[in-house]
Amino acid sequence: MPLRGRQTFCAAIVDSAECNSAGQTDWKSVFRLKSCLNCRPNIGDFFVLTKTTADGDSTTLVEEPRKTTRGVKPANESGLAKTAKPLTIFLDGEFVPEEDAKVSVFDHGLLYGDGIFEGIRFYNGGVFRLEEHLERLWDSARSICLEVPMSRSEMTEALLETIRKNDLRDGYIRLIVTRGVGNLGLNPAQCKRPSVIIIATTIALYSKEMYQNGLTVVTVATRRTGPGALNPAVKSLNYLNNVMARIEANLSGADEALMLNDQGCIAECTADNVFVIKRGEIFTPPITAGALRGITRSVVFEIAAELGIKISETDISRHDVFIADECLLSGTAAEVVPVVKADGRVIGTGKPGPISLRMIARFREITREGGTPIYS
Ligand code: PXG
Repeated sequence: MPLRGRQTFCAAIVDSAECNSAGQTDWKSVFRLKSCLNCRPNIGDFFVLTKTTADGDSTTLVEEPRKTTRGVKPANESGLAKTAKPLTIFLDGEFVPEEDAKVSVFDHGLLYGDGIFEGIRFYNGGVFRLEEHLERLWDSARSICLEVPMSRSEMTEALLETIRKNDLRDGYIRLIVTRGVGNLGLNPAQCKRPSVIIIATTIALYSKEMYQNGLTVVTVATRRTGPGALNPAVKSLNYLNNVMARIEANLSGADEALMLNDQGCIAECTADNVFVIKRGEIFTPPITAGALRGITRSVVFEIAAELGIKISETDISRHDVFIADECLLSGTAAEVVPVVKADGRVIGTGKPGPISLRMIARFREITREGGTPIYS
């Protein structure tokens, strides 16, 4: 269906073909676009159709009928890339095609953001740090008085089977537990059964160039919620605060947002933990500053120990970022990615520094070793 109204997002051309040569349509050419996941996180693929009319060339942007975050398979000899097959989703104990994976409009996950989630990666046929993710999910559930309607081992099996059903070896899992269906009042006592959703797909948050050249960040006005409000340790479905921060970053043309806590210290980015490197030592905000106890963050600690680099949790201000030699972000989706500019100031040399590069290289190695096996 053609896109309606004015929408702005960035996209890359992944393939193109001349239509008339095939003689199938009156369209002149077709470009296949992949939208930037940061701008259009739920929508991946578009066609741009161009045809020559009496008034000149006209262009229509057509959205693919299936909305998906998945990539486009490489182009084959016949021209346009083929879209990957529809996903199979785990939904409340059943495996369903993505077009049938629907939840009620009365689910409190939708009505109030009442629920929890995890983003998990798998590499080379193994799920990375699965136990840690499940532990955090169960901790989040406990904190918001939500009973996960499955055991940890049932969840593990459901997760692995979802990956298998989608024939994936490398990718990303979104695991969601919503409060379930209730009425239009926010009282969760109305919700009798939480819903469990597992999506296994592929993901590429940042381009190869961004890993090589580094990201830019800006400090945003939206503060990380303090522990007296929704404790930032809970990975809840209520991410509007972080979404607001992300919008601010988008509006200022930066790749990510640095979020401060109410004391003005850096807490983290919108979905990543932050590290600064100064004189050979690594520093990161403590959990008490509003940082999520990131699982990738804990891998950064392990790698630092292995490489003999001192790492400590300490309050970090914007000043510390400006004068840092290097800066890094970590997160499941982002992995470990360098930052080279903050609030317009060049960090260090303006290029990813030696410790960042060693950290990224070792992180890549670790992700490919072990993990919970999917196919054995
Ligand atoms: N901080 C916040 C606020 C997060 O939500 C991290 C740090 C990094 O934690 P891990 O455990 O992933 O190293 C997160 C990660 C996504 C996605 O698309 C992930 C998060 C939030 C929103 C989206 O993977 N959480």
